[in-house]
Amino acid sequence: MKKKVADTIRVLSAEGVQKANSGHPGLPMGCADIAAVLWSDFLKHNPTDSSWANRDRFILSAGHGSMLIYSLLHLYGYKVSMDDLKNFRQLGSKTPGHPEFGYTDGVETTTGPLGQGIGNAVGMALAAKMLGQKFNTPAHKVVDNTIYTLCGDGCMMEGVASEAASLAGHLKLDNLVIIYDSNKITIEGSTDLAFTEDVAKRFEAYGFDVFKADGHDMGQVSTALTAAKASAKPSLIIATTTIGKGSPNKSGTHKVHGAPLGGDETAATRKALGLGETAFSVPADVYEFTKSVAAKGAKAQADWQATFNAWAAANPALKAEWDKSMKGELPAFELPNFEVGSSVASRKSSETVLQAIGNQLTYFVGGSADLDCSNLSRMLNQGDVNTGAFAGRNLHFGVREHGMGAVVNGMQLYGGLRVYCSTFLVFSDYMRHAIRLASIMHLPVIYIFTHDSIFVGEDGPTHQPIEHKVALECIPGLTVLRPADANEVKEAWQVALNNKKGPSALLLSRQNLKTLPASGGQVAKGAYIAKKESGSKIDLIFMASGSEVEHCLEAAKILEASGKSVRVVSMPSTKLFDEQPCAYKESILPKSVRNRFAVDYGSSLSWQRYLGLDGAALTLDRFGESGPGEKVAEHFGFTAQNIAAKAAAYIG
Ligand SMILES: Cc1ncc(C[n+]2csc(CCOP(=O)(O)OP(=O)(O)O)c2C)c(N)n1
Repeated sequence: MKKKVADTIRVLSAEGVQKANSGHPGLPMGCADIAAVLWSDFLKHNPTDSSWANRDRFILSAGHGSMLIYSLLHLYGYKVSMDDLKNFRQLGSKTPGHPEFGYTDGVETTTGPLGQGIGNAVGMALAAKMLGQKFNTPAHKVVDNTIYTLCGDGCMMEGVASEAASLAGHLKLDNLVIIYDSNKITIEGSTDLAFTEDVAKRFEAYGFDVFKADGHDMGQVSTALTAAKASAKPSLIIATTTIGKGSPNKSGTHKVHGAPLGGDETAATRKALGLGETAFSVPADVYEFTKSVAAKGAKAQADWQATFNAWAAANPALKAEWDKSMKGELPAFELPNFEVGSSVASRKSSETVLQAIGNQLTYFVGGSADLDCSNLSRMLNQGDVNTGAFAGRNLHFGVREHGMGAVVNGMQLYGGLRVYCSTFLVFSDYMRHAIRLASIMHLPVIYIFTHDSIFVGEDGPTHQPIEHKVALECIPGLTVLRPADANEVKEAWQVALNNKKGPSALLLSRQNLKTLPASGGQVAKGAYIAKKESGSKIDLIFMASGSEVEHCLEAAKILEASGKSVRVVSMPSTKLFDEQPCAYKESILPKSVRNRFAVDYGSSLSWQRYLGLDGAALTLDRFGESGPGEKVAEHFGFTAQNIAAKAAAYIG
C-alpha cells in the first residue's frame, strides 16, 4: 500500500503544480517513495495534533519541493484539504510556493533558501538534546524524538549546510537524520556541471554515520532509516532517486525540476501509475491506510501523555519549569543598576545584564561564533554544551556565523528555549539570510552584535561596520537597538526579551561609554530627549544612537556655551520610534524644528528620513581605517569640538 501512497503523492504533486502552472514537480515525485516509508513507518507524529511536544520533526529543507509536504499533510490527515492542494501557490492559500511556518498545519519551518532547513534541523536536534537532558529522568523520558530533514543537491552544495552539519557531527547529535535526495539534477542540468565531490566521505569526516539506499526501493529506505535511528551519531542517508519519477516522458531530466509537466504529461502520469483519470482524486484504500497511520500516531501521543503525566506527578518542579519554558513566560526581571558617570563599554554592561538574565530566565540559552570573550556573551554560571554534554546553557558555534543563524532559528522553533547568539556586527552579513528568516517566521531570537563602529580600531576596515546598522534596519520585523550607555543597555535587553513577535538585535560598543541618567523606560519608544534644550526655542536638535550620543551631548554643551539652545535626542531604535503615535514623535522631533544634525560613525542612511532636506549630518559613508579607535575617530572628525563646529556652521 505504501507504493500506492507514494504514487498518489506523485500525481497530487504533479497536479498541484500543473494547476498553478508553476512550481517544482521533480523532487516530490522523486522523493515520494522515501516520504511514504518515512511518514508511515518511522515519523512519530499525530496529524490531529501538530503541536505535540515530543513529535518527531520533518523539515523539507529543499523547500521548492513544497508539493511533497502538502501532499503528505493532506494524505495523512493534517488540516490541509484537497481544495488547499488545488490552491497551490495562490494568494492567501495554505499552500504557498515554499513551506511557510505559521501558515500551514504541520509545517515546522519556513524553507526555500537552500541549506537553511538543514541548519534548522540541527538546531531542533540540539534543542531536543538540551531539553531531554533537562527534563528526562531515569524513570521517565519525555523528550526522545528524532529530527528528520530531506534535502537535495542544492542544500548539499550550500555552505550553511556544511557549517551546521559540522557542528552536528561535533556535538554527536544522534537524534538527527538527514536524508539526501541524490538525483544528480539541479536547475542548470546534471550535477556533473559543478558538484562532483564525495558527499559520503565529507559527512563521515564531519562525524556522521552514512547510509546508502536506492530511494525507490522501500525495503532499502526502511533499512537505512532503521540503521540511522540506531546510530550513536548523526546520520546521513544518501538516497539515489530519479527526479520526476513516474512521469513517462520527462523523469530523469532537469525539465521536471521546476516546471509543470504539461497537461497531457500530468494526465499520462496518473494513468501510467494506475490511479485513474480524475485529477486530484485519491483512492479510498490510500486514505484508509493513511488513517491507520494517523491512528498509530494518536496512540503514540496518548502513550507519551501517560508517561508525561506520571513524570509530572513525580517531578512537580520539573513540570513547573516545563510549563514556564514551553509558554515562554518571563519573570519580573531584577536587573543591575549602573552608576551615572561611570565608564563602561556597552558590550561589558550587556555582559553584566546578561548574567542577571541568565540567572533568572532558566531556559535562556545562547552562544557565540567563537567570539564570546569579545562579545562578552557568555553566561558565566550556566555551564557549556559540548559533545554529548547538553546540560549547560552556553553554546559554542565555532567560527560558523551562517550556520549559527540557521541553528538558532531551529532551536527557537523547537520550543522550550529562548535563544540568543553573538558575533561582531560586521559579520552579521554572514548570517543575514538566517536573520531574515527569523523575521519572516516571527522568531524572538536575540542577536548580540558587538564592535559596532570604527572604534573597533586596529583591525581596520574589514572589521569596522559601516552599512550594517542600516542594513539590519532594512529587514522588516527585526528590532534593531543600539544603546548609548549602560542604562540604555539594560532597557534594550528588556525590550528584546519582551519582544516575542520577532527577532531583536543589540548593537554594542567595544569602547567605554559614559553612563548617562536612565531614560526611565523610554528606550522602548525608540527615541527620547537625552538632553533638553536650555532655551524656550530650539536652535538645533542633535540625533544619534549608541556611542555617538555621548559626543553629541559634549558638542551640545559647547554650542550652549555660545548661547545656542540645543536638544539631544538619543534614538536607540528607529523601528520602535517609527511605531510611536504622531504626538510622541512630535514631542521628540517637532516638525517646526528643521535644524537637525545627525552623528553616526557609519552610514547616513539611517537618518535621512529624520533629517529631511534641511538637515545635516556627520557620518561615514566610506570604509574605515586601521589604527587605534580614538585616532581613527579623530581622523574622520568625530570629536565633540568638530561636531560642534560643523553644527555651528550648519545653523549659521
Ligand atoms: C540559497 C538558494 N540559492 C538558489 C536557489 C534557487 N534554487 C531553487 S531549487 C535550485 C536547485 C536545487 O537542486 P536540487 O536540490 O537538486 O533540487 P531538485 O533538482 O532535485 O529539485 C536552486 C538553485 C534557492 N532556492 N536557494
